[in-house]
Amino acid sequence: GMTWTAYHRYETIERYVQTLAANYPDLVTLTTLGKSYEGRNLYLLKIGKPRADGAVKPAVWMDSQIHAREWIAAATVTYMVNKMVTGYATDATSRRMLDQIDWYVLPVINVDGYEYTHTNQRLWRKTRRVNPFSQYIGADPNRNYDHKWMVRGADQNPSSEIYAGAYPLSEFENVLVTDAVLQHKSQIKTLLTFHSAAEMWLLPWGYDSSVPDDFEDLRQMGLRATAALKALYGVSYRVGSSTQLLGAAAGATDDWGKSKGMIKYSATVELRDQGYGFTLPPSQIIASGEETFAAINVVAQIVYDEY
Ligand code: 0X9
Ligand code: ZN
Repeated sequence: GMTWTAYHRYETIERYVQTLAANYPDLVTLTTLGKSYEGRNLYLLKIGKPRADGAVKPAVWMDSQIHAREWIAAATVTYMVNKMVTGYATDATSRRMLDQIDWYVLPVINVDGYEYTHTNQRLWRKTRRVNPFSQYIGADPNRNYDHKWMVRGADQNPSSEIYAGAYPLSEFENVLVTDAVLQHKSQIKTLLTFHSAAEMWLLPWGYDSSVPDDFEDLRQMGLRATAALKALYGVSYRVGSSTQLLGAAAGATDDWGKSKGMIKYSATVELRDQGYGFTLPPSQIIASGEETFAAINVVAQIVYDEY
């Protein structure tokens, strides 16, 4: 079964979200979004306590595991979900987070790639789509969104680790993400997409070095969230524009979320490295989960105060 002392196969995560929804029907709603290229189901959890008056609550979107090899992403996000839901009855923080906010959580986006990292190649990054007329498999789903697609830091050659796909939203998994976000866009005030392993809170824009007009608001959220994160075990995250901290890369989730004024607070959260890169030992999952939970608690407070 599910634990946070090991990394798990997709089947285990799947059974975990189904069990959680069955055990906490008043707090958790599970939706099947559709199927990956290889036919696996993608799931969206909505967690939160409905308000007594039925009013719409502000929501935070969290997704993870768009890059197959970044295992700490789904491990951390499921840890946080579990803490909020199972802590609701006993922990004041978890209770407030679910009373005040609705959380839309897509724990594994790149399910085919994720399975491939368990069965064949630990450091696989991309999807597993068979590219027509090419021997190379997959696209980088974090270059495949339809905002400034291919303008910088992406490649049109299928052999590349940052292959942007044949056209914007060519990947099944990206379509499922955009459909789900768009369906709830009036409610979603913050989008967090979890990666590893740069220990950074990255903000738009990622396609060039300009920043949005309200960049300072986004930066303040990042600074406050990462200060709370650091207070737990001393791990320091840098906060700033993706382009300025990592280099321009167009077609990523954060830019798409911020595009057309859709979601004000959009960020890529690059989780622990600690000298291990993508192969962070599973003994660090709980610490990553706890410190990142402290960060999203700050996010919840800011969103609740503002909306
Ligand atoms: O390059 C990426 O996709 C992300 N880094 S990773 O090492 N996890 O692959 C960073 C994406 C940052 N956002 C944008 N460039 N828009
Ligand atoms: Zn990544």
